[in-house]
Amino acid sequence: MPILNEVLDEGFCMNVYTPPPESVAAGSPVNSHNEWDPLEEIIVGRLEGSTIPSDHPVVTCNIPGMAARAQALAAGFRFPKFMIEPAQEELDNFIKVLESLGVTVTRPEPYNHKAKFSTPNWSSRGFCNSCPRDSMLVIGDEIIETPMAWPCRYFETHSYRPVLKDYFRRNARWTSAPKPELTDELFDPNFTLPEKGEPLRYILTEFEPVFDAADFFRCGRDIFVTRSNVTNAMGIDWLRRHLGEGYSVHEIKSRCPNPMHIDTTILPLGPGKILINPEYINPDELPDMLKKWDILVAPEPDPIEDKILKITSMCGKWLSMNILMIDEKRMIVDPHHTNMMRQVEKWGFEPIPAPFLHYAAFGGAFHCATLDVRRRGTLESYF
Ligand code: ABU
Repeated sequence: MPILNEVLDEGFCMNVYTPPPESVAAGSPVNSHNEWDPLEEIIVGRLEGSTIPSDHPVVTCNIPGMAARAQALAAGFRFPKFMIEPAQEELDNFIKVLESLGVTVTRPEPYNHKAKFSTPNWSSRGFCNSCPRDSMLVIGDEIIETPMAWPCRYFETHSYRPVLKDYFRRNARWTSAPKPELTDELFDPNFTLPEKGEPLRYILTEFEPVFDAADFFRCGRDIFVTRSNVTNAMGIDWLRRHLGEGYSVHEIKSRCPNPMHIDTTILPLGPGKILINPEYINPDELPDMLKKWDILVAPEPDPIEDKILKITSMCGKWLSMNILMIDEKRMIVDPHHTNMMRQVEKWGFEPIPAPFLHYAAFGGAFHCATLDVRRRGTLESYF
């Protein structure tokens, strides 16, 4: 409780988790097999208590230049109001849009991410719970807490525990992957980002399994993943063996020099439809099964000229692709990205605009900021 009190002392409102009505009690409240079935319930992240990530090479190697310098200087401090307030406004509106579409929105607890914590080997402060997509992976009726590589995210799922316990009580399966040690052995001390034309390399060693859920996307019995600076081969293997024979996990080759999360590189928009980032994905190198799908090439992102947004963003320009499917036709898109809005219309989708550019300072856009826990549908094979 002292942690929550500290958050409250700083003027944040307390919003204790209230379970939704018992309408889904018969089955599991968690049921999501892909990225496009009709959306019924979603967890949306929070900004209260957000703290600038503690300094660590695995953090800085993934943050764009200006933001990385600011992060190194201000590590461990609260995000300033001028960043929180506009992002909070966007978040509140996004939640209203989801609710107006009939989606149940569930939230984590406010949490004091500034509190220092330690393991026997290291100590850190936290970060935030803006992006539930990273720390939890939903496969069917199971929620898996992921073994994340950023030390400042070590206890991030604790803010979701009231929600997770409620889902568990109502029949969901709840798993946590092995908690990583995150000692120096996991990180290559000589790592530098690859220059153009150099082969890809990653900061992670294979000391232990680590992965972020956002490096995976789901198409029923087939799960796709990119290796990254937060997901190593052992992490992919852990998930593959955990899921067992009912699923196949396929690796997708990305050309992104500092990969972290698949959802600005490649994302399915429906059965047979895959959106790709032309800078990072060579269609000839896709797994054969995906080559049979309609390959929708994302248009060039509309440039962001606002200096503050440019300096504070933790993300790359392809955040224009970080869309959330409401069903096979409707999707949430940032209206700034007019190229994307127009293009998806041409492909036959219905974009629903919601401004969200300020949220990039906290790690993402609509796909990152959410975790679709229930979509109306069953486990299928799409290949
Ligand atoms: N968390 C997704 C953001 C990835 C990117 O910066 O492209």
